[in-house]
Amino acid sequence: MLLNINKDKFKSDYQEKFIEINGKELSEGADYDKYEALAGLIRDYVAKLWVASNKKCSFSHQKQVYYFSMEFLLGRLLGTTLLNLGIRDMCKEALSELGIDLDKLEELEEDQGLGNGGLGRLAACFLDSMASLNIYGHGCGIRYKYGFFEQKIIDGAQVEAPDDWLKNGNVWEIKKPDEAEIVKFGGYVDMINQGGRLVFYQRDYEPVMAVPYDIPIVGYENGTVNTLRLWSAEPVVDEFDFSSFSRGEYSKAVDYRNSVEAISQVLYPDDTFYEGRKLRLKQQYFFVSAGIQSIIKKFKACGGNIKELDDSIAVHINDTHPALAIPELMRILMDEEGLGWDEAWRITTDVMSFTNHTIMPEAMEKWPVSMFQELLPRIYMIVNEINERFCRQLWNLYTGQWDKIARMAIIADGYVRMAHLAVVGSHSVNGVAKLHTEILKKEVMADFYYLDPKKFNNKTNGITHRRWLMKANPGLASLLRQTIGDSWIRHPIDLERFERYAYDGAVQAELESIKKANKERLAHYIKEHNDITVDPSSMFDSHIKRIHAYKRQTLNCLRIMDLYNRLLDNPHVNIVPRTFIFAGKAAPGYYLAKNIIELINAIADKINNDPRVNDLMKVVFLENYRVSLAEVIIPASDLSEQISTTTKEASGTSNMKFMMNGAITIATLDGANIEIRDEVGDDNIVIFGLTSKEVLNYYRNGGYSAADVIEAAPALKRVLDDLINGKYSKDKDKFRAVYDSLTTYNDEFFVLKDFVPYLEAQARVDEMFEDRIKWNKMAIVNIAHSGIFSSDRTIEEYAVGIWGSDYLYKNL
Ligand code: 26V
Repeated sequence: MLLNINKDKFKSDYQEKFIEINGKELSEGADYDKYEALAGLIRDYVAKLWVASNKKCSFSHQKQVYYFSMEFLLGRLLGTTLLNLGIRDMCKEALSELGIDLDKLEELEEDQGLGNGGLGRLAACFLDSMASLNIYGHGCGIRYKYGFFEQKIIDGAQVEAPDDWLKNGNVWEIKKPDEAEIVKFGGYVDMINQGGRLVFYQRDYEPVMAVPYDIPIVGYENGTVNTLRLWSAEPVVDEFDFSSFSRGEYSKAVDYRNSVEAISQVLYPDDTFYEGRKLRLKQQYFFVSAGIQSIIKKFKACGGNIKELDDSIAVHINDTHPALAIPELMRILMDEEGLGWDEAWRITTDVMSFTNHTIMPEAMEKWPVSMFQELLPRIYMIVNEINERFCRQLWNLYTGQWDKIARMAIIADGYVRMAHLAVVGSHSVNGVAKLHTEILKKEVMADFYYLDPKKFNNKTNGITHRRWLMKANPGLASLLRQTIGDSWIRHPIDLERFERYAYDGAVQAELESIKKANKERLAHYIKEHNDITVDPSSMFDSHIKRIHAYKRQTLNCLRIMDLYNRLLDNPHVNIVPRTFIFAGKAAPGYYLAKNIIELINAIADKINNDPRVNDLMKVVFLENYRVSLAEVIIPASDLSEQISTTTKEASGTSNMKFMMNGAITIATLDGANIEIRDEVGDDNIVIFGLTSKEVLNYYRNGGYSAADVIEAAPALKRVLDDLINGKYSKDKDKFRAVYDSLTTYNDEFFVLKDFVPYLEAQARVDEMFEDRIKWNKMAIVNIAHSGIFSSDRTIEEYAVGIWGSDYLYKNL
């Protein structure tokens, strides 16, 4: 054990901590007091390891990795921290001897929800894996005062409420005011000739103080504690001293404070449509500048030679959002460290690497030049120079090909294109699943790929099996221990050994009873939150993710509506009873997505209250989807819906979480679904729908007609009519947005084309589910092949293939 703590010591520490924090006896405390005391105590334990780990890290020659991301969707930290410290079982027992239920206390922790979805959760899984693999890998982001909004469903529609996650404080963070950095916005740049060298000074700028809050990231039973550093914006008090009040500048001082505090006030809750908002650009430069400055400061304090920065430091850019790290590092190397352009550029591109997470054109970031230049005058000069040099290089290669050069330029048509900046300024560009990387190479970034093919590589996403299996599904983790031992905990690929039990009757029975218990827990949650009674022996069929047209929740809706029609037509039709579970948030300004939520709830309302079908189908929309809710739904699911329009889902990561928990996947050949299919084989997954070739062909050459598809499928025509004939709402126009997107606007995401194949695939699922031996075999094969989707594998690939960061875990 890393911490020298036994049960008795823990008990006495805990009682002491309780009194210290609450000023009363444990017996008089409320549950939340007990939670706070526990989290506080664990934080103290972690702090000791953290100091030791930081010391080791400062004096080691191992490369330091900094993962820059606008989003880190950590969820709760108490349970996973206890697990990684290796003391969870001991604490559970000790607390239970004190009459306290650890699971119950863990439920009281607020989710740390500083992310929109997949991209932010991936960053969190990566932090866990980096620490667990002994990589000195730290996170850098923004400490948003308000996280991703809280979703309420009122009269079937989404209503957003602020996520005031800091209202009770945050035990996991430590504020470090002495490590604050100043970030400069606006003003002018003076160029001064100093002995033949041009020197740049920014003046009359608005200064913002970036104050870091550090969160410890504990590795799995290895003593490593890395840091997630989140920056908060505060006014620089000196700049507006008290004399300004007497000069009547009070309101100016207030304006300044407000404009500064706005920077880290709120996470943009939209991962679908890019809007050129100045505040978002400010957020990006704010955390990137603070982060790079603090890295350089620390590097120099440890005696580093700036010309060898790239030997010691790797900075990873999570999507284009932190791409300003590139010109910011250039600025520091040239303006503050005095390096020339070429040397600064070599170091910068060596340090930087970049991951793309979406091919959706509407999510691509580009900033109006005028806004960019006004807000970041010096950074603009540098980006402009990067662009000019790059275009010159293109001109030499592709002389006369103006179109191509304009297509590839970083600045064009009055915009700064962040993806181009990120590609040009990094030594590595990766996609997040094989298909996605191929589409990047051959379609979206083809020009850049042909220019420099070596730069491009794939790193298929992964998920941390510590949170998503060990923590979320202790029953399954224990079955795995009993059957194949515990080597899979450090080497998740060893889960393959579980395949030997595919047809073992006793293991199948045990697996089924674990699933049943998880389903009962979810059924209880559903009863409590939605007041709907669901049958745990029905198939739990889950579709949980952001609500977006390309993720095709509508396809799922249409088939549920079709099933309802068929049951009403013929009550004796042979189907497996199902509970259809949905959860997910819509971007507040995304009308269609919100309309889809209303549709799901209307369908639920209708079906759940129809006694003719009630024992065969139930529909549930669980509000406020978040990490901690996913941890309850996923282990309780039989079927995982991964039905995006092929080519559109870069990877998906819930698909991996579901398979690791023994759910069977119904999927299109999109994102990582393809790799899941390759791992488990066609017999253990249900695939349907258009191929990427077919979809790309439609996009390139047209020829898709929604009307023709409807014409050919009467059942489809009927459910489409049901959307607007008053069946699901008295207001016949209520679902007009959904209806029009599928018909009038010619069904951009080919929902209708995949409808019949989807129904056929679902019929196959029914058949398989009824054969319990077959179904359990499939579940076992899925679990056994999920190890490759551990983020430990992904991080090893990043470490070796991109960051050049050694790690020690093999020597443990
Ligand atoms: C994009 C934008 C653009 C508009 C402004 C706000 C904003 C915020 C976030 C994003 C990122 C969207 C990209 C994203 O989340 N992609 C998801 O990344 C997952 C991890 O790689 C992947 O599994 C999902 O398939 C992919 O959709």
